[in-house]
Amino acid sequence: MFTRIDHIGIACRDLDATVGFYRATYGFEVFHTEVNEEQGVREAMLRISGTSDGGASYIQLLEPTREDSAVGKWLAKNGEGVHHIAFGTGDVDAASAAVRDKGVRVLYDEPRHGTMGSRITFLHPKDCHGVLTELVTSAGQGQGDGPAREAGAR
Ligand code: CMX
Ligand code: CO
Repeated sequence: MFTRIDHIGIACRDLDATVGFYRATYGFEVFHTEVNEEQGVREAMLRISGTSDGGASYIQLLEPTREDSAVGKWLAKNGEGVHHIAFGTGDVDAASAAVRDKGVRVLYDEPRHGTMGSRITFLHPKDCHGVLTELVTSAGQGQGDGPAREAGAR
């Protein structure tokens, strides 16, 4: 069902400072930045490696744009740290349906807009042993699109 870890989502208070840490400490460069108002986040994607399915793995750094967002609430309660994991799939609709059939709460009826034109949904952390879990189909990686291609990849 899943082909890779698409990203690890990390909640931070200061996106620029956190990007600076990842750059100075590990040499990671920012691959993409975006504000997603629906999710209430300003984010930076740091690309770790390409994978054989044509996708890649990322660190997703997330700064809340408002206190009542998912990340804002989580930060207030827990402080900075790992917020969620995201699995990559070629078909987020089918993966959501399959997981829902197993009794796991899928948070959205239909996948929503994610970073770099991807389509995303989330599984409730209480049904996943405490881990907020995101399912991602990258742009251009949907069913019938032929070989997987990562948006923005050269
Ligand atoms: N990981 C693990 N547990 C979490 C969690 C997380 N990230 N966020 C909340 N929880 C737990 C809380 O600790 C709480 O548990 P207790 O009742 O035992 O204290 C419970 O879930 C309810 O938490 P809450 O603070 O009351 O928050 P809500 O129920 O309002 O929201 C959730 C929780 C998962 C429904 C919400 O965070 C959500 O809709 N998340 C999906 C969207 C999202 O996270 N967007 C940001 C990332 C965007 C991106 O990746 O692109
Ligand atoms: Co994410």
